[in-house]
Amino acid sequence: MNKIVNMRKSIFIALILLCLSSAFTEAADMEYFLPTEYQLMTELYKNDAQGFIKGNADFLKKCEYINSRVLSGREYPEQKILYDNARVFFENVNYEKYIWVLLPVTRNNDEAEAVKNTDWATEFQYILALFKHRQKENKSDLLFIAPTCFFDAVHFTINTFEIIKGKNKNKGVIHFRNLLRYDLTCDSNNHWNGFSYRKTKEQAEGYVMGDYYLFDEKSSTIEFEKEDGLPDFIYRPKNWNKIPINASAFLWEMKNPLKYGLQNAFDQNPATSFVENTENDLMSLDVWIGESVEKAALINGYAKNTDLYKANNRIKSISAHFDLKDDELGYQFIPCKSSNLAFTSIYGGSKYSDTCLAEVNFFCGGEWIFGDIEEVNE
Ligand SMILES: [Ca+2]
Ligand SMILES: [Ca+2]
Repeated sequence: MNKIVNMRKSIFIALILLCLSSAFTEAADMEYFLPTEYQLMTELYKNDAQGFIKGNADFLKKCEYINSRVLSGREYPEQKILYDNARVFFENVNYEKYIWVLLPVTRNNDEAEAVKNTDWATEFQYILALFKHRQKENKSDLLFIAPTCFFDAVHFTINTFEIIKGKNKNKGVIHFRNLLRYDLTCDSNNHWNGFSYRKTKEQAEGYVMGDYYLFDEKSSTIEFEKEDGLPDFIYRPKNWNKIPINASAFLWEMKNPLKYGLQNAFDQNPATSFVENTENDLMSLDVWIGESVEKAALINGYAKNTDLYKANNRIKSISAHFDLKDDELGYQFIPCKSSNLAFTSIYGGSKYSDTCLAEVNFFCGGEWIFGDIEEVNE
C-alpha cells in the first residue's frame, strides 16, 4: 500500500518538475524595456511563443504596418521584423493574465553603421505589445503595440508600459514615452556616422511623457491612432480616456536607461525612485487628473535604504506651500488640492546632487488612483 502511495507521489513530483523545467525560462533582460513588470513575468518556450504569434494574423499585420511607418516612408528593405526571434511572456496579477510580446526588428544599414560603436543604442529596434487575457472566453485582447528603442530625427525613444496594481484589482496601465535627445554627427562626405547625446551636468538627459489609461474607462476596440506632432506610431485603444503625465528631465543611465525613470514614482516600490537631471536640481510633476484632488501621498528621496537616502537630495517643499519632513522613508500625506506639483526647494544630499522621488499618488473620487495605500491613523 505504502509503495503505491510513494510511487504515485514520485510520479506526481516528476510531472511537476517536468512542467516547470520545460515550459518556462527566466526573463532577466526585459529590465531594459519593462523595468517594473519584468520581475513578474514568465517567458514561454519558443514553440509556444511561435504558436501565439502565428495564430494572430491581425496582430502581425499591425506589426508590419508599424515597421513600415517607422521607416518614415524611405525604402529600407533590409529593415525586417525577426519573427523567428519573437519572445512571449505572461504575467499574472490580481487573478488577471497579461501577455507581453517582444519582436526584434533589424536596423536599416545607416543606423546599424551609426550605432555600431555606441554602448547605449541596442543592436535591434523592437516592437512591444501588450494583451489582456479574458479567462472565461479564453481570448486575448490587444491593448497596445508600440515600437521601442528606435530613432527618429532627433530622439532615441524607449516606449514602456506599467500596470498599476490595486489591492484587489488592477487599476490601469501607463504608457511612458522616454526620449534621449541626440545630435547627428557626419563624416567628410556628409554621411551620418554617429550620435552625440544631450547632457546636463555631464550626465545624459532623458525626457519622459506618460499617459495613464484606467481600466474602468476602457473602450472595447483598439484602432491605429497617430498623435499629431509625435514621430511614433502606436496602436492603442481608441476613445479610452487617459490622464497625461509630464515631468522634468530625468537621469538617463546609459546601460540601463530607465533605471531612474518616471515609472519608478508609480511602481508602489519605495526602493526605486524617479531622479531628475536638471540644471537647478529642482523638478516638477504634472498629473492632469481633471477632477478635484483631495490629497497627495509621497515617499521622498531615494528611499531604498538610509545610506542612499542621505547620499541624494530630497524634496523639501512643494509649491512653497507644503513642507515635506526629512528622514522619513515612509509615505507622507499632503493636503494639497492639486496634482500639479512644483518642487521648489530641497534637502541636499551628502554625496550626489540628484533629487529623488520614490513614490507619488493622489486621492480623488474616493480612491488612490495610482494603487491603494493603507493609511494608518496616527
Ligand atoms: Ca518607486
Ligand atoms: Ca541633479
